Amino acid sequence: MIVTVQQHIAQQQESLYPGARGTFSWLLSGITLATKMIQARIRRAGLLDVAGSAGGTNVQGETQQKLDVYANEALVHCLGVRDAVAVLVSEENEEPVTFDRAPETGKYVVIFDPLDGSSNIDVNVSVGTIFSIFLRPEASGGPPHAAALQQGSRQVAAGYVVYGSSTMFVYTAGNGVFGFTLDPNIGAFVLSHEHLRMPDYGHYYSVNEANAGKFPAPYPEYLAQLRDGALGREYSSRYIGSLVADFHRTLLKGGVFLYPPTRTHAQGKLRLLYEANPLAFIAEQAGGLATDGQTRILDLQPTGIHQRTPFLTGSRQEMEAFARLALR
Ligand code: AHM
Ligand code: MG
Repeated sequence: MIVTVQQHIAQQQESLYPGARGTFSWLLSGITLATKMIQARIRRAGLLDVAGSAGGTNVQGETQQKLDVYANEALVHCLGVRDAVAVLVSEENEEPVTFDRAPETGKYVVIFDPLDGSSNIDVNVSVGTIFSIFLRPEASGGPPHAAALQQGSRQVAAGYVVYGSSTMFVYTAGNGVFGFTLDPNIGAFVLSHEHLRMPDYGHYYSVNEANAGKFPAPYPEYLAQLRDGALGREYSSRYIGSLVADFHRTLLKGGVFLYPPTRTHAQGKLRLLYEANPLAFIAEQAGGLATDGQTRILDLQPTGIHQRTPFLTGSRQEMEAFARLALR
């Protein structure tokens, strides 16, 4: 018996919110549809590039677009036609995109990174899409920024799609983490990973070590501990440079991913609203942890839609070892 993501979300909604009218599953179907469109494009990336070099149009005569622009447009379109969506925030758009919806229908704010790690596209390495969903605050006739600047702990759902050796959709609606693998023969995301749990510890750490000379305390000492076996086990390093793919491995295998602040970038590189928040929600739902080095990511109060944050996430044991160093 296969369970598709649509069936699963509908069942979850019925058991969590009996009598709910399917608005939320309709909203999520906008994301799954857009990500299927994106993955179809990604799978042909090399072919489209060839066509693009011959005059900027592909074989169908469509204007060639960079994949990250295409991914953004697919999400804005697929979500924008659903009247549950009031505000969209995207890495690709300077300002929020708003829709004139009655407050009783336009209940949701959706925040996303349409194509994370897109510099990896050219070399055929995994990339991803990340999303985060909030309810629009009650009194929100106000500016759309305010609706988007909510603490991560208020997310009603979050997830990502990793376009890897297979395409996987992973999400949480606050009741555990579920993974679905796209079956290309039927075009549906099929439940493949039920109640994902992050192992209590792992054997990988994941960081851009080229920046190590610029990390503040206690990061160098922490990395030395991991390398020296001070946590009681051997570590190997893995760093893809696509956050979704690095996170996905950390979720399944355990260990730790970190993008610390550097001397030149005090807030690191990653973005709070559409990278750290959704992945932190998933990490916690799977039994892991996520902080900015001091504070739980989900407790941070955002002040700007594109703000950056240092980001550490992973298994409980590795995260607690870091916290012990940070507390000294
Ligand atoms: P992007 O949003 O421009 O793709 O940048 C985010 C990406 C993440 O996927 C990844 O974790 C990080 O940048 C890698 O950065 P670096 O090359 O500095 O290690
Ligand atoms: Mg990104």
